[in-house]
This record gives sequence, structure tokens and C-alpha cells, in this order.
Amino acid sequence: MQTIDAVVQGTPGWAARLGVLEKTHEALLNQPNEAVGGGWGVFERYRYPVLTAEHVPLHWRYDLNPRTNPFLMERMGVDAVFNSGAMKFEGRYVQAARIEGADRKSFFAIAESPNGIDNWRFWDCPIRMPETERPDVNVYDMRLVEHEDGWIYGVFCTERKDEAHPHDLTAADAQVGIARTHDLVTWYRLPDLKTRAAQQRNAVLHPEFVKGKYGFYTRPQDGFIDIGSGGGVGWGVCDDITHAEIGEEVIVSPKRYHTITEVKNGEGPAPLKTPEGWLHMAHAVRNTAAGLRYVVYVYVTDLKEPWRVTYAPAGYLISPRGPERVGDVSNVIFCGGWILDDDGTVFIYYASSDTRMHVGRSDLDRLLDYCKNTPPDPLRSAACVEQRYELIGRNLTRGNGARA
Ligand code: M1P
Repeated sequence: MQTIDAVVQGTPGWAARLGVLEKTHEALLNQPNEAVGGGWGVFERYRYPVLTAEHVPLHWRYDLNPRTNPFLMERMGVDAVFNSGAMKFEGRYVQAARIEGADRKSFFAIAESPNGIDNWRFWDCPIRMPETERPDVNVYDMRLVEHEDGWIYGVFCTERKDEAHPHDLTAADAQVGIARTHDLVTWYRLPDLKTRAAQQRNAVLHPEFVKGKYGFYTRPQDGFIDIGSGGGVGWGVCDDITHAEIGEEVIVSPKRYHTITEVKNGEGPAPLKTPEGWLHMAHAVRNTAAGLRYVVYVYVTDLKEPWRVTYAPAGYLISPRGPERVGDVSNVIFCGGWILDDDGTVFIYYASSDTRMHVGRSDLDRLLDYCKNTPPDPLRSAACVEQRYELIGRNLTRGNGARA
């Protein structure tokens, strides 16, 4: 049997190739990012994605032993990094990213950045998420929530085979997994959320108690992909997060005919508390001849009654643009994480086409102005034209003083 040295010697270029790999990876992690606009004046896009499959540490993908990996091939491929939760943790910006392996299984990992924009690096190891007595087949899309009870919660989708349809291998059962932590390393799994709906996805924990109870944004659905008669961003409360069970769900942000939410929608990250109310971000899905199209929208709810919408600007804030349009599931923008900084800056972490993570930068003043002063969807073409006439009339008469 050859010694490891002999294998290295017998593998011309192995060490050199590893050197190139490491240098290339390091250059990617250190690449400065820059704002490029492209967000209607409401937010700025950035030139480069902030997390991709190539950002995943080499030691999670390669066997770095020349004896067991003489060809230095990527042993365990990573397909995509997307749909992160986000928060500020000990002064650093962190994302809890969804990493999907080449085997189609997703898992979570924490990446951090000193400024929220670039220099994102994954921590040494991915998260070991404990399971319940009913093992998860796939876990994904974790929203991070710092709750006023003192815990950091991860609320995510847990997917298992739908045993009611044993012969249909695409039949899945989506439910809400709940775990909590203090350090983002050691997680304590709690029982899944129980609701009256057959399935649930895109659930998010409200960060404060409401009348002493835990509040959840939900997305009740009849089936796994087709939400059937369910749908809309829902709201329900429970007394005990360690056995979370919601009774009645009211719909906060409904799905509506011939709008961006026609097929379905779902809450994004936990809402941000502002003097004007809770600022929400959600995704909305419509159907097209080219398949489903996912966009992201914002709305505001009452501070004391977070299920009551106070401002709902029409349409989307972020839609897939340019290279964002193409990926594993094309034409998708999805957001599960944002961070409000002390100076009012808001970093929006959105994924494009189930493939990569981006950052958008805005601030509370702009987002609230957008929510308060963008007219709501009047639901009919003629009424939309009247809204334009109202704007045009003010501009032409210079009645708004903007050009006087
Ligand atoms: O593929 C697009 C998105 O599809 C699902 O979202 P929804 O439940 O609203 O259809 C999720 O699986 C999400 O992860 C994915 O990005």
C-alpha cells in the first residue's frame, strides 16, 4: 500500500490544483460588492450575489485528502444557496442560508459578514438541526426571529412523504418546523406547529407577544404545491410555543384574482417594528404561459393588531431582473430575511430563481414612504387608469409643487 506521500508524489499537480482552488475561493469571498440601483428609488440592488454554491467552504464539498481523492474532484456537490433567514448577531450580519446539495436535500448553515453587503463567510460547519419523532425528509426556508421571550427562533418548512398517497412519489406533506437557540450553533427542536389546515408553508413567528400569546403568520394550504381553497398570509396565536397549536386563522394578506397574488402568497421575514406600524415583506405568485412567477411585495399592519393591514401598495417591490431570472426554478424572487440597522438602513436578503442570494439596501423612511404613498391595487384596468390620471393631473398642473 502506498503512503500518502507517495500518492501525492504520484499525482502531478494535485497540490497545485488545490492551491488554485483555494485562491479562487478566497478571491470570491473577498470580492467587494457595489450598489447598482435598479430598485425604483426604493432600494438599491448590488452587482454580485452575496451567497452562491461557490461560496460554500471547500472542506464541505471536497475530500481534501490526495489519497482518497486523487483526482481532487468535488465529492459532495452543492447545487444552490438560497432563501435565507437573517438577523444581526453579536454585531455581525448573519444569514441562515438554505443549502441544497446535489442530492436535492436542503440543510441550514450560518454565514456572516462584517457589513451586510460583502465578505460573507460560512461558519466552520452547517447546522445540525435536531429532528422530531417523525424525521424530516427535507427542511428549508428558515426565518430567524429574535423573540421578546429571549430566544432566537428558527421557523422553517419540514417536508415528509405524504403517506396518504404511498404510490405517488411526488406527494409530500409540508408542515412548520420550530427550533430555538441562543447561539445559532446549538438548536433545540420543538414540536411542529399544529393548525387546522392540511398543510402549511412559509410560517413566521411574530417577534413580540400579542396579548400574552405567541403570534404566527401562516399559509394554510390544502395540498403541497396547489394550495387549493387555502392560501393568503394567515394569522393565528398560541399560548405555548413548546406545544404550538393554532385554532382559528384569519387572513391578513389575501390572494386575489388578477393580481400578483393570484395563485398564492406567503409571509417573508418576520415584520420590522416601525413607528408607523409593522412593516412586512411577502412573496406573491401568479401563473403565466412560461410557468409560475414569484415576486416580493411589502405592506404595513397595525402595531397593536398586527393582523390588520393599514397600508398595502399595489404590485410588487422586487421582481426577477436580468440574470436573476434564470436558475434552478427560473423567474422566482423569494425573501425570508432582512435586517434593520440602528441608523434605519434595511438590508433585504432575497434569493433569485432558487439558486443564489442577493442583497438589496433601503431604509425605513423610503420603505414606509413607498407603503404609505403608493396607491393600493384598485383591481380593475379602468380604475388603474384613473389612478394614473390623478398622478398626471397633479404633475401637469404642478399642483404638487415638485417642479414649481
Ligand atoms: O420554487 C419557488 C418557491 O416555492 C415554494 O414557495 P411556495 O410555498 O410559496 O410555493 C418554496 O418551496 C420555496 O422554497 C421556493 O423558493
